Amino acid sequence: MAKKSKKTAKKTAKKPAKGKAAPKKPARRTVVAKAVKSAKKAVARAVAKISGNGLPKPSSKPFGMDGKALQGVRILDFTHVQSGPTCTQLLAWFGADVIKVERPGIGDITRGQLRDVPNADSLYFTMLNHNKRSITIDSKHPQGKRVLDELIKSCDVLVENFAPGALDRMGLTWDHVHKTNPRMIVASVKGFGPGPYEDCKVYENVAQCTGGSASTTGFRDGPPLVTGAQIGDSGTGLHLALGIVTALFQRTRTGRGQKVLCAMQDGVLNLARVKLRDQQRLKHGPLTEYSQYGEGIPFGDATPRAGNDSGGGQPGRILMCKGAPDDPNAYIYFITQAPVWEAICDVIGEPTWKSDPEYATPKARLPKLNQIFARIEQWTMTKTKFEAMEILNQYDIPCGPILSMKELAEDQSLRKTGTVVEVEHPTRGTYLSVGNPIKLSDSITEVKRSPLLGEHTDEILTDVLKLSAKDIAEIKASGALSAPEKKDKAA
Ligand code: CAO
Repeated sequence: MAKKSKKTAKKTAKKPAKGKAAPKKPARRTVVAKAVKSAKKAVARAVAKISGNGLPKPSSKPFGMDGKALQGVRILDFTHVQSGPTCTQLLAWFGADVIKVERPGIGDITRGQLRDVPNADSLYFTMLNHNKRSITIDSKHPQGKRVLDELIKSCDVLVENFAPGALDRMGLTWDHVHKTNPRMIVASVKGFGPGPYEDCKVYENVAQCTGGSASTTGFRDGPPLVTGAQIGDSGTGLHLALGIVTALFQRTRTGRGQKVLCAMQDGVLNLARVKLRDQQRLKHGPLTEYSQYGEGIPFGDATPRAGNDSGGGQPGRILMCKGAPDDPNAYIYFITQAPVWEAICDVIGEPTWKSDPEYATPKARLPKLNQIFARIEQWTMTKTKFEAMEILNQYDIPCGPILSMKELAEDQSLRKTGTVVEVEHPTRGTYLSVGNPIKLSDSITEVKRSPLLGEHTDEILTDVLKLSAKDIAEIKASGALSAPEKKDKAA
């Protein structure tokens, strides 16, 4: 059936009988306007959802003035020594409320390790525990367990790096934690992942050795070497921090926590990834960028130690500068990057090498790296490492002076960026620390001193757990928060 035209429909619409009032209907225009308005709102909501990904409107506050990145996240920090504390310190710098649980009377063992100032927390401890609060709890005491369960309910993440099994022996198994707070993320550092060594205790250098770093560090004719950079501890702490924020992100969708595990062996191997790359390349011929290739020394069946050779595709070396070898740090790292080879030839006074087929191509240079670097070193030895750096930078030649810890401590540009900071401490005075190496433009890090042992015990029981004065007194009297009194030997 054909539809009536709008005009006809209007004409044939029923009119009310004479004398009868028309039923009260909203004016058609109003109905339409309302419908249009609500449709527009729905569309706007849908568009906001798609384009804004469900996010709030962009803040209009100046950058750095709208709180911290992890504001509102609370961490139950069971970490000690270095790997775990590195992780929770980063989270604290990003604004998480980190509550460090320590054994009454003793605390994190590093408080007393490598002490330089008598009766003050060591630099080892203070430099790894900034921006945290400290509570002392005996986790094996029944009342201590009660407090811990309350903390588990109030926190988002539990971070620990105890020896394998220690957390379970405290009764804090995954099942218990997950049942007490299904949203809780439980993050752990262990020496090894599941496998033959999973029950082993591990320290930094053990991880460097078992993760492939030591076998590939040092000189070919010397023993394996460990590096000064704490890639096992701090490196794994960094990995764990990423795992935690990723799990927090997933929780916004799933609503539930999960386990995060970083094994130190895995973390080191991840950082030594290029050496596993070289292991596989060995099957296809010698590693031509290693100096042993130019020296005619055959390769074995495992990635060898490469001294100071560059680990990438651009050959590099540490070369002496003016003052070496008396000054142990008068050296520069020099990279013969292919695109700037001609500039290198001009700087060192070998312009003919630019066109000489023996030197002009990277492939031709590979067997002669020792000879080439010896010639470059003749030039670097006429300059201090800073003079050489200044000249080479003018030609975009990648290089870097070997900086001592003294030079880094005094470097004013690192102070300006907050990478090196001075911190005040009530018992040890002013000390120098490394600040947050990760800079966020809208979450500015303020480095606050590390807590004294149990400094925030009362504050946490009151403000976080909302315990009454009576409850707190009862728990304290039970001995769950203090060290057992030493028995008088004479008695
Ligand atoms: N209340 C009561 N007991 C507590 C406690 C508290 N608040 N905090 C810790 N403890 C107890 C633990 O429960 C454990 O007791 P049990 O073994 O009897 O159950 C004990 O203290 C010692 O814990 P631990 O075995 O972790 O410590 P350790 O000094 O013997 O070992 C380390 C240190 C680092 C080797 C080991 O923790 C480890 O292998 N961790 C994992 C890997 C790691 O992070 N290594 C890097 C360390 S930084 O170089």
